[in-house]
Amino acid sequence: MAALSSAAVTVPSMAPSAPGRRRMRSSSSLVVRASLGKAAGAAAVAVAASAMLAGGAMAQEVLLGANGGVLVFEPNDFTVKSGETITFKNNAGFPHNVVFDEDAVPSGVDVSKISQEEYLNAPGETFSVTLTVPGTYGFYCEPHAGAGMVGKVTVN
Ligand SMILES: [Cu+2]
Repeated sequence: MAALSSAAVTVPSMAPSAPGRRRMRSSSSLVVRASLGKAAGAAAVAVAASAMLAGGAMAQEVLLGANGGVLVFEPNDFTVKSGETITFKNNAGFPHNVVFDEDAVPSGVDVSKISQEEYLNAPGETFSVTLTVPGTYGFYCEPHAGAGMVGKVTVN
């Protein structure tokens, strides 16, 4: 029993899960301090995680051009929630653009309002769009559609 409580106090990683044990030793101020620090860190992580969930801050990133230089959207077939931000990011082989196919979007959607016809020329340049009408959307990059730079997103 003595060996057990001694281990609990001297191993920092066990402190948060056994806060009561610090009273079992008289010289435990260092352990208490370490324990408080860990607790604060854990609280900060929990807040960040719940903020992401509550704020709908989920986001889908799509690379324009794969890392190896292949002219594709990466990923080229994915699913997002309605209202989730999709960010297209210039990665390789630019200029690129992102044009939604008026024949491949849910009825009533105005592709001119969700497309980025102007070319993205700079490295890392981004274009973000939020789709709110559920359904399937086809899109392509005008300069590279013939090379296979086409994609599809499903909005739930
Ligand atoms: Cu392209």
